[in-house]
Amino acid sequence: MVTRFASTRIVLKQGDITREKVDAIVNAANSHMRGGGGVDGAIHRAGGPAILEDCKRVVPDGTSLAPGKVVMTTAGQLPARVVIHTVGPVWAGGSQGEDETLALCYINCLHLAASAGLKTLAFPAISTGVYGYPFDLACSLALHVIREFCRVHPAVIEEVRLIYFNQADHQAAKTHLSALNSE
Ligand code: AR6
Repeated sequence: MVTRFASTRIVLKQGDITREKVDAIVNAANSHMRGGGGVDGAIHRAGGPAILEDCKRVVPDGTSLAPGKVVMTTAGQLPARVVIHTVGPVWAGGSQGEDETLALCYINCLHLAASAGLKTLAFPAISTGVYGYPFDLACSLALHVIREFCRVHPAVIEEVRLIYFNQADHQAAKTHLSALNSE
């Protein structure tokens, strides 16, 4: 499914984000930034050891990346040019600021990409796997935040791809986007 938020092209698709040929793919990392499971594991496996080496440089041993924050590394052997790593919130019922933190993940990724002159960006559904954020809440929030960024900063990012690993998530996301477009 393809639409536009202001002048930015929005593409929803099912797939493996490691295969996306964009300026930046986003990783749903953890605070240690030493790899993990889910999309994080897939990115490190497909990109090779150069990504971990760069993670150690940007988040040295003894430090950590707080939820909502972002850092950029090489994409190693991936088709993307760089990886933007962010740490999503762990779902704890919704009263622990999870929505603000998840919104920050998206906003900070978009701002970092914009400031680096990156034009095309692909996101996974941050926090909706191991971190347990209910998919529909996370998906709707992500779409609202991205739309607002594109409205306030037109012509900065050319294309945002939202990559869903499974078909059910992709279908649900299309329903959310249709609802948003008819608001
Ligand atoms: N491409 C696109 N999406 C994917 C892929 C892929 N290759 N693999 C999984 N997903 P998760 P989180 C989807 O668990 O919830 C890691 O261990 C998946 O279906 O990867 O933010 C980190 O190191 C789900 O919809 O990230 C952290 O410790 C979405 O990506 C922790 O998990 C996010 O699921 C982060 O948990």
